Amino acid sequence: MSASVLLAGTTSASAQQTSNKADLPPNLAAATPLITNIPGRVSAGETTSLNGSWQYIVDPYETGFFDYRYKELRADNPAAYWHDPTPKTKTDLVEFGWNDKYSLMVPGDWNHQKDQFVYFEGTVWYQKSFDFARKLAEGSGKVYLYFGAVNYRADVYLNGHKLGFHEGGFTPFNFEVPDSLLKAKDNNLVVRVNNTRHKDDVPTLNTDWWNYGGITRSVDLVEVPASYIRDYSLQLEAPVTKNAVVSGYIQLSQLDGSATADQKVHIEIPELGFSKDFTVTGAKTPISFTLPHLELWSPEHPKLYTVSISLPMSGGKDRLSDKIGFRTVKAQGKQVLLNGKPIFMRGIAIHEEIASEVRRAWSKQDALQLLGQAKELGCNMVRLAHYPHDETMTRAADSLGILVWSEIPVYWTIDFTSKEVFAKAARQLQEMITRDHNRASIIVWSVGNETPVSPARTEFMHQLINEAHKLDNTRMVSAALEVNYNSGKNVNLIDDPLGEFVDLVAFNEYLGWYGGTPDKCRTTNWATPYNKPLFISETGGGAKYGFHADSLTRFSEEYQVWYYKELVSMLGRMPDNWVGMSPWVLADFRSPKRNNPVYQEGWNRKGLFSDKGEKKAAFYILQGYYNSIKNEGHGWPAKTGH
Ligand code: GCB
Repeated sequence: MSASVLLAGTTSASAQQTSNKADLPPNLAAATPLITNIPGRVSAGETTSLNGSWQYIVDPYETGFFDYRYKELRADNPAAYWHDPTPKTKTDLVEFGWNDKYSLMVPGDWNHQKDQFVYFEGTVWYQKSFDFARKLAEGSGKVYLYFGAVNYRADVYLNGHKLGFHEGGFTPFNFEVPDSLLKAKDNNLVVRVNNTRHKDDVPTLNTDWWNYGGITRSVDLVEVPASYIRDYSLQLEAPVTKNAVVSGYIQLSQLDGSATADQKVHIEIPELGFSKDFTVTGAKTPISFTLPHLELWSPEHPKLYTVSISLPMSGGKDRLSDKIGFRTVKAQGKQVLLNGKPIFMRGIAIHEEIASEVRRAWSKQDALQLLGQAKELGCNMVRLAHYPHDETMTRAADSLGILVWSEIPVYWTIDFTSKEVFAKAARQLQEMITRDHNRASIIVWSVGNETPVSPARTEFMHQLINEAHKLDNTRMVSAALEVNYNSGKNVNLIDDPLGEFVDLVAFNEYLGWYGGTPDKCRTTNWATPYNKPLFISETGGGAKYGFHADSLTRFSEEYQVWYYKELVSMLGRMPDNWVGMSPWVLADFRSPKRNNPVYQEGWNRKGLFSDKGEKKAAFYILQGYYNSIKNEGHGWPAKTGH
């Protein structure tokens, strides 16, 4: 099966189950193709936020969905939770309803909001009533309901009708809202959210992070003219000369690629005095233009330009603005070139979590906190593990000048033999890339982490790499691989067959934490048969903040310091294609797999910051190393040779 069949989102076993889509057109069975740059539509007045307080019903038995014989409720059955529960007469029996007593904030995971939700995995129904004043006359505009992310499955109903469903906990989706459904007053929006883990989902049953559930990111209504700019791509072409060439495409609302009457799209970059019309003849039209005197985006100079794009002939006039940095990136030989020059990545891996409040991060303030900590460590790069983070994060990285590795949750042992699982992964990849392909900060799309080598897995991952290249040929594609530890005396090889297909060979290693003590680093060397840049996507050891002992004592800060000291001296002997690393991990994070009752208590302790935000002693070792690279090394680590 080709991935594109599923990317269209019209078929899946679970879609077939939901018979309650009544009188809606069939293309609304699943999410409709993504509209991009929601933040850039705010200034155009196209968005209405539905964030805030929503009401909820916890439904572990799925009573809102199944009858007492466990048959799906018919779409028109008033007992289904997507209907208005208000009794018509005082005699009516109604066994559900919405009440302020039962409220949750959106965005936000449910786990941290009420004690009863801490360990909850299952179904929670969310409800929001809202009024909607159209800006455009009925029939001359379109309204979409946009979700930043819902973990894991969302079934969405408006005024008793199903708009569709979406699977995948970390990527955005939207539905077109038919004109006939939307009322000026008292719209009844209901979302059935389910975060049950399944073997055949992406991720699968087993991960080393907390399965936060809920409507974890923003919800917006987006009102656009009938013809509008759905997506666009503006990428700087290499080599960069005095007259920089920017190319990409404009994609209008027509989805089938059919040619429409010519339309003019206007692009303006006021700071550069650039202003030009482009004739757009089909749904997706390639464009290209030159920009003289362009200041390139880089970590040292994160220059962003305000770009405004408008479709003046579209009746309502569609107009959006974006802040875009222009830079080139590519793997060439043994190096990664940013704007044509080799770069060394001083990274750190980050989970999307505010540990001190035991919750998912989502806001701009959250992003600035996490990326601010990375900056303090001396980083110019972050690995956003192990799933796409909120758009606030990649936008903040753009403005702070932090390079980003962005990943889909193809993690450990997902079912590599299943076409359905492949389709789920490919869909998340497509949603991640579609949302963020204009972010200068993003230099790597990662298709997974520590997947066990087998022919089925390598074929699966290879296909994902191909998909990523097809969707975006302007960035590197990679995956965090494992090490072949038995490959030779004192040499560990990164010879995973997937290395042949990635642009950047990345590997996770825990020498001195899993198996043996950090002094093993003294005799270990690293090598890869691939003539490509080599990146350490994880390395690290755990410590409980404030626990002091001798350095041989596990979970002491002294052990973690020892680990980082040995690591740093080993790094002097890395091969000459070594281009950077993102140690594991910025901050302690919640994980149900970490059950040492004294030192872990449900936390993975490999953070350089504690769960309360305190710096552990090892923070200063890595900070010192990164500072020495920045200062004495002028961007490059010192080599001590083998
Ligand atoms: C890994 C995984 C990461 C874990 C980490 C650990 O290799 O990629 O998700 O959390 O190790 O702490 O063991």
